[in-house]
Amino acid sequence: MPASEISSFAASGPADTSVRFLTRVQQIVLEHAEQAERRDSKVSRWVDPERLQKILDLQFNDQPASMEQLMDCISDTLRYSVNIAHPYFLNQLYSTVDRVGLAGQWVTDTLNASVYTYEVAPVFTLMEEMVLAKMRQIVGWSSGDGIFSPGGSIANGYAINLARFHKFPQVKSKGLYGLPRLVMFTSEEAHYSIVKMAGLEGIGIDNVYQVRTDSTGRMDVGHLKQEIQRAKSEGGVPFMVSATAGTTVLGAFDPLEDIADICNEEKLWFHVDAAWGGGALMSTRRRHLLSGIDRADSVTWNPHKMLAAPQQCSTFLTKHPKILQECHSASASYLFQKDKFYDTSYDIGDKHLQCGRRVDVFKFWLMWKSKGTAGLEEHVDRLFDMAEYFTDKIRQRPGFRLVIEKPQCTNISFWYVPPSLRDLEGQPDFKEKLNKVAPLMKERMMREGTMMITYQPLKDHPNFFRLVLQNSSLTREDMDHIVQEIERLGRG
Ligand code: ABU
Repeated sequence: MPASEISSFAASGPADTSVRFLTRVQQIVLEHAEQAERRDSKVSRWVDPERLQKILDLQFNDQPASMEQLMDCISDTLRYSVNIAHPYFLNQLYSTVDRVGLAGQWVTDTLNASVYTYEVAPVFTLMEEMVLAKMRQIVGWSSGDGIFSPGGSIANGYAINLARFHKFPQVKSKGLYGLPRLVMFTSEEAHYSIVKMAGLEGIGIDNVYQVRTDSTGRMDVGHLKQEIQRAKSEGGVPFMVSATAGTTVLGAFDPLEDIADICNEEKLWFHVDAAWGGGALMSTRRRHLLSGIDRADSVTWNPHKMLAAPQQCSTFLTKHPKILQECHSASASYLFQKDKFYDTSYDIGDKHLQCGRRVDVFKFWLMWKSKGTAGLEEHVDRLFDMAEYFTDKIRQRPGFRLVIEKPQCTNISFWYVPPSLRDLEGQPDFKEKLNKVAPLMKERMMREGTMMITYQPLKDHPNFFRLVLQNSSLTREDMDHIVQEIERLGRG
């Protein structure tokens, strides 16, 4: 049976073939999902790229593939992809595959909607506006606006664009011509998207002044003040500070109240990149980490990170109700006709930079419905509790050294000093030797597929591990197992 016959459910097509195909796919996917979370399954099945190229049937043929060939393609894709649902995938700022969220994605993809006008996406339009309003309320604003954005980097880019527009509204029509040299500020541990977006948007990466951080990774506000004065003395025009709530590596929360005071005095747009740490706002016990966020002009908050919604689910929120529309509207007359028969304020697409836009709200809305707000709070609290348990545990184990004594978020950064190096601590080449440990252990864990934890250097620190917790099904026994596994991988 050529697979080309399965492309449609239309009455003219062989609908029974389509149903048979989707039923088989569903079966394979469900089998995969069932074993994916089992602790005795592999996190990844490492194959070198050259070999994987040969295993996978990547090339297209002139003739259609058969249904069996397509089933093989799907099976291979599942088999050789990384198993993010596995409890020991601790590598990145996203993990787990929430079952309700997954169901949400299925529904979304079945509908194949694009969210720009109410007429083509009535349910998702209302859902987006409701979820964004609820998130703004949690941030601490009574009004404002927001969007679902294709990732936190782009959301940070929205912030830069709005901050500039707020100060110089003529930029929309006249462009950069005639603007002074604008300067923005962020910490040296902020996400790299800030610099990248500043380059893209014509601010220039040299005009992103990188403020020093303290030993825990928080922005040094004394240095921020100095840098603002430096920019002015050089003839630059400061326009924005981008603080971070939950830095990518150390999970540091910048002192938002102090930064808000400075922004207020200097009349600067105050953005908070809470892509990672925003989830802590859901917890009564942890939201103090973001104290002052309600004073921000804009916030990036990615539910696919700490709240563990399936990828991708990123939001950009602002307390200014009309600015997204004013800054981005292009009023395409073939899409956003003002003489439609319904209230066209529900045609929300014009405030976005994208035109066609996939639905990212539904999976998150469905998860939130299923857990309730209390369930999301419980999820976040559990992550922080497990992070504390893990941190306490490694404090007591020989060979483990914390990068910061008291991690603020649920990323825990540490070195593992294998027994063979322990007597060398303090010697001149110790750092160089330690720098090689994490990459070697990472290779071992990838080749065995037992676990995934990332590593990186930072400033003058040699390579260290960063374990990230977003999976609230992890238990104390899992934490004990992870510690033992690190010790096992570090032997030899
Ligand atoms: N958005 C950045 C996340 C990268 C990471 O997971 O480490």
